[in-house]
Amino acid sequence: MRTQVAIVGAGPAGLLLAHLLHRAGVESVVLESRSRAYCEQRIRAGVLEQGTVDTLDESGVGGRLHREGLVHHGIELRFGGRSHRLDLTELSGGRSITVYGQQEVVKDLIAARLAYEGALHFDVAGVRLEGIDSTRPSVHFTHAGHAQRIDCDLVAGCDGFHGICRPSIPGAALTIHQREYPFAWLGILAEAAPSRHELVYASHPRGFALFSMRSPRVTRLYLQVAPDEPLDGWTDERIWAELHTRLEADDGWRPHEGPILEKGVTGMRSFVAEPMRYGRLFLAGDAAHIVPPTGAKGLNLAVADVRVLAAAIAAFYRERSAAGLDAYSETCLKRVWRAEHFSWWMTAMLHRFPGDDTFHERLQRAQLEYVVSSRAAAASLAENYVGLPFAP
Ligand code: RFL
Ligand code: PHB
Repeated sequence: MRTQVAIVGAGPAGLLLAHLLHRAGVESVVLESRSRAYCEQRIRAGVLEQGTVDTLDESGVGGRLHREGLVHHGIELRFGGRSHRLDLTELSGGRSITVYGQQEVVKDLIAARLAYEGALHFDVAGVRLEGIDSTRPSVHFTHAGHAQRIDCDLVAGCDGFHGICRPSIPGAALTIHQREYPFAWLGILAEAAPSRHELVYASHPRGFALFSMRSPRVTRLYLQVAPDEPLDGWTDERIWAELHTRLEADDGWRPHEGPILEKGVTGMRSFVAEPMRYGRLFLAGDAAHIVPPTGAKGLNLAVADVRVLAAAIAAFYRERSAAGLDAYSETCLKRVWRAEHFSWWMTAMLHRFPGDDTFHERLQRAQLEYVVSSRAAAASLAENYVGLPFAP
């Protein structure tokens, strides 16, 4: 096989890149190790920045997102038994977020890809890159038991944190920056109507809790737990009791309970690999960087990378200019580091750290009080949360 761009990974990054390239007249092949059903059902992110929504809209895949997505203009912070609403839209000069499951974005992008018969192969195995430091890279894999090879001009590594693209780069060519957090999130999806319109982030002496949602019938909730927390200790009753305790404030509000459809524990880390390029291989999304989910930035950063990469690749073919590709890593890393800081900051402000002393707890409280009482501090949170505008 021969194509212009070989894309490894059919998550949001790989699928959106294929779609934007198609619209720019650039041919690509997408290779995914999982099945289509698995990719379409994997429960992950839920908060789309304004710029992510605009990107999906501009590229013609925003129809269902607008019909089914929930537009939110604020979030709530709860601590010290009190609830405080931040009006994101007013604080950010008119921007908002949309709650729409990542797997719904993935379904919409797969449907768009298949509608124009773009190459998209699920269930591939043994993906291996060759010649990424030359002008003639190739990607090798097996599909339905047959060995295959794609010759291409460029490779896009969109295969997530545990993919093979980043490890294909010689260690000496990458600088890794990372931090592990001493806690994880236990997440549940419950068949229960959200009892509030907006997301609630709670900092409680027993740990962080988050109330979110997926639809008018499905609530998504998270609890801070130990990093190696075994799920079997968490019966449904215990989960609900802990959620009620941590989310409780003086207004009597509590989430509606309902059958738990899914339960999982996710570790928390910050990670950046620099640069996001090696020769003809370009990393995008989680393959290059990870943020803890507290700032709801991971999926949005993947979309931001892909916007830059698609434009650079289009210029590479149309204008025979490598300037955009040469600037790719530096351009993306500016936004990546802003989001890394914001995600680390939200995480540090809202979670209990094992071994916290009272000094640290008082600092956290002072920061929370500042965010809900100073317009400047609230506006800073809001502009990061709804997403900074893209560079022109
Ligand atoms: P993905 O989605 O991991 O997709 C990578 C794809 O590559 C495939 N793959 C391979 N394919 C071929 N060969 C190989 N060797 C391969 N190895 C892997 C994988 O099967 C997969 O299909 O990465 P991408 O596209 O960069 O997208 C990133 C996002 O998925 C991620 O950042 C977000 O989910 C993070 N995240 C959140 N982000 C937000 O913006 N807002 C949120 O509210 C939010 N909440 C979350 C989150 C992530 C969470 N978890 C589970 C990590 C909440 C949670 C709990
Ligand atoms: C989610 O709905 O899954 C979600 C929302 C906000 C976050 C993280 C996850 O910060």
